[in-house]
Amino acid sequence: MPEAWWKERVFYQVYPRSFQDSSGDGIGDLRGIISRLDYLKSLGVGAVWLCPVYDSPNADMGYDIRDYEKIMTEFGTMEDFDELLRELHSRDIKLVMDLVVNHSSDEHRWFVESRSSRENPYRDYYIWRDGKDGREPNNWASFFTPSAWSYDEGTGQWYLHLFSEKQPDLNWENPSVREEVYAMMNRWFDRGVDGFRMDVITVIAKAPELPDGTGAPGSGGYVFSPEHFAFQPKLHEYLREMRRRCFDGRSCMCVGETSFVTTENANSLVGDGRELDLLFQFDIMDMDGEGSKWNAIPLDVPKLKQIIAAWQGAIDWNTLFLGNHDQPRVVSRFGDTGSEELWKRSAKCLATLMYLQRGTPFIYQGEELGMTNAPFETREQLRDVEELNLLALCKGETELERAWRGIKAKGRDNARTPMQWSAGKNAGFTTGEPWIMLNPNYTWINAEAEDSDPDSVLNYYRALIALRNATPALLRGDWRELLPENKQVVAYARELEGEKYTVLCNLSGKAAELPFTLSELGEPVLSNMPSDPTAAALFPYQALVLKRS
Ligand code: ISL
Repeated sequence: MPEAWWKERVFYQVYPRSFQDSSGDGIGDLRGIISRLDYLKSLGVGAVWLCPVYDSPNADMGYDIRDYEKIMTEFGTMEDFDELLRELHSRDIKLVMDLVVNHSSDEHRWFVESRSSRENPYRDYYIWRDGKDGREPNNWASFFTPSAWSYDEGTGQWYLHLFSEKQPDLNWENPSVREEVYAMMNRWFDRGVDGFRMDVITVIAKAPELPDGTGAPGSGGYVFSPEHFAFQPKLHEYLREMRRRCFDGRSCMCVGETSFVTTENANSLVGDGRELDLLFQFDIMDMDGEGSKWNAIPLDVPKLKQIIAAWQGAIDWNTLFLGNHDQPRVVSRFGDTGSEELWKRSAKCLATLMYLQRGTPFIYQGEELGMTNAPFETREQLRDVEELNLLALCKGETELERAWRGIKAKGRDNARTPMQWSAGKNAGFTTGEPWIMLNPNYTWINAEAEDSDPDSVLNYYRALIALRNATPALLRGDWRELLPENKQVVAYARELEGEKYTVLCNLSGKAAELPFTLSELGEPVLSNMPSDPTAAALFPYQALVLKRS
């Protein structure tokens, strides 16, 4: 039986606002994406995850949807969307839409109705409660603001928002909400889309009584309380219902952004019940935060190895990624940007260690060029609601300095600067004024320059993807950890029906000794620098894939 298509293909995440502008308004759009599809094809990807393109007031850059069945005006029209879909399919590239149904925009028709009166039929589409002693109904903190509740003067009640106040949470307990969502998803499937990436899907069900959180209070005394909104029992009921109503009988896939998932509960989502096909877990993304996303401690290779081994052992099929639109740039975070040589070598090393594991790779736009964090200096340069809220809460210089350190290292705008196509005006992204600043290093980190350089990060990604696409053992083979005790080298074997590959990546800035010579493991099929088969060591950030002959 052929494997499910989402296991065999490499995904590429497009952040449309920053990918390619075709209209000159400084904002990327659908026709811009269409004009770059041959680039995606040349990279070897087989599926695109398209960040939200629905009508939105952009309080959270499209993750606040005002109309699930209309395209955001700046991005184009439904005709443009249909053309994008056709053009992708004609190149044998699947399209997976990003869908945000934990919450909508407060400008969505449902919420406008809902807040208009307590008797409105849409009132129960959202989570409204009376306050307690003139305060919020409970002590929950939100991801983006101190309190997860906002007061509505007009109707004298509070509504819940786990994200910004412009992102009210939908009430999944209400069967009408679920029916609306499933019908909408089915209309997108009928249009031809191949799947959904479901935003924060693990928080759609809340503990019915909405009890106070008991953890440590944060800003304003509010408590971040995932124990009452993540992985609630009803979650599984809803996901099974969604599976039945939307996915059964179609060859469409569902990947969940499964915040708070652990190796212990992951199989409740992707195991036999198959509520989701794939899940995004964030253990690697969280490992340098030490409790706060804004901290940035240096990469701990043994810890990274432990996370990789734990997840390879926990579920049959992982998603493989090191960044996305919510994370800083991969090479700035985990590699070495101190010199051009190490920047290039470490970018290639990180891709090798990640994308040849057992699972489905997800590459975030620009990562294949080795794009880096941007040198933001002023508040005016920032666009992300999370960063701006953080600055707004700062009292005094020390807090501001700490916040800026966090924003530079971990802020989401790092990943959202325009795609660097060329060394020309605005990096070839737009003829107008870009909506967010460009990273000035586009003059030398760009697709055009890298396309013609055989040693570029881009051409390495092409070779890596081609190797994976063509090699059954790297697609479907077992995964086995090697050198578990080594503190610098990530090493593993992939094996299928007697074919064996070894992946060796020195993820440190120092040479690493090996207990064998390279030639003992076979012939190199991919490497990021010349290697000596008689050596029993790896150079800093050296990556090597060997095939046993
Ligand atoms: O980005 C984060 C913190 O910096 C994450 O906690 C993030 O908020 C979380 O993973 C949920 O992300 C998703 O939903 C958000 C949206 O802002 C993100 O862009 C999206 O990926 C709310 O819809």
